[in-house]
Amino acid sequence: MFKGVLFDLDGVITDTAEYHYLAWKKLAEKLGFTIDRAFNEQLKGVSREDSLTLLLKHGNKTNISSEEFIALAKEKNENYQQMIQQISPKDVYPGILALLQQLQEHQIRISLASASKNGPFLLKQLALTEYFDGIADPSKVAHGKPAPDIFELAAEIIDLKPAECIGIEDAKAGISAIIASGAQPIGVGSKKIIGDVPTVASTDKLSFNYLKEQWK
Ligand code: B16
Ligand code: MG
Repeated sequence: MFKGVLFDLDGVITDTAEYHYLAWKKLAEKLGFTIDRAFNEQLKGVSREDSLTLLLKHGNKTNISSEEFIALAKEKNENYQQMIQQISPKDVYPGILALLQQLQEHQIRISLASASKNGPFLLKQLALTEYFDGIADPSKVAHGKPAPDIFELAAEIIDLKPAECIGIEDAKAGISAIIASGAQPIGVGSKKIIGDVPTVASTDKLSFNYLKEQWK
């Protein structure tokens, strides 16, 4: 039986993926180009800095100084942070609170494996902090998703090996990271994006029993 669950945040616990999209789109439009949802898929689970690099490449804006780069990342984050101030417990995706409660009842350890530096703030806004035995700090890992680092750290801080854990993700890069860490992946969303791993169309299908059925 699995001993821990490593949760992605954006797109699994709540719909911040949409706010990230809107904040990147706003920044792109200020720079004179635009992005669509298809392009945005590439940014899911990817760190702020790596996302900005991809965005600038997409808009052919590659001659940006390092000062400007830092300022642009800051501007995106400030816009994003403004958007997430209103997030409250009613924004927790369906089934997530029940799943966290079931995991706690079964003494399964719970850890956050989000690439977002805003993770602790979001958990607080969603009133979910108390369910988490650990929150992996993305600024402490050398490589972002699809590298396994954040999932390895999320398991380590709850004293488990990734191989004892299930990882839940909505992004392609995140699923690759889970697999590379040795944890077992469960996807949320469309199989077309997630690939060939057990996937639920929406979070209300996630439950302790579903996770138990998937565990090999
Ligand atoms: P921040 P996740 C990721 O979170 C998002 O999916 C991604 O779009 C974002 O760029 C990244 O966090 C960094 O977030 O700018 O708040 O530090 O999906 O890994 O929970
Ligand atoms: Mg995500």
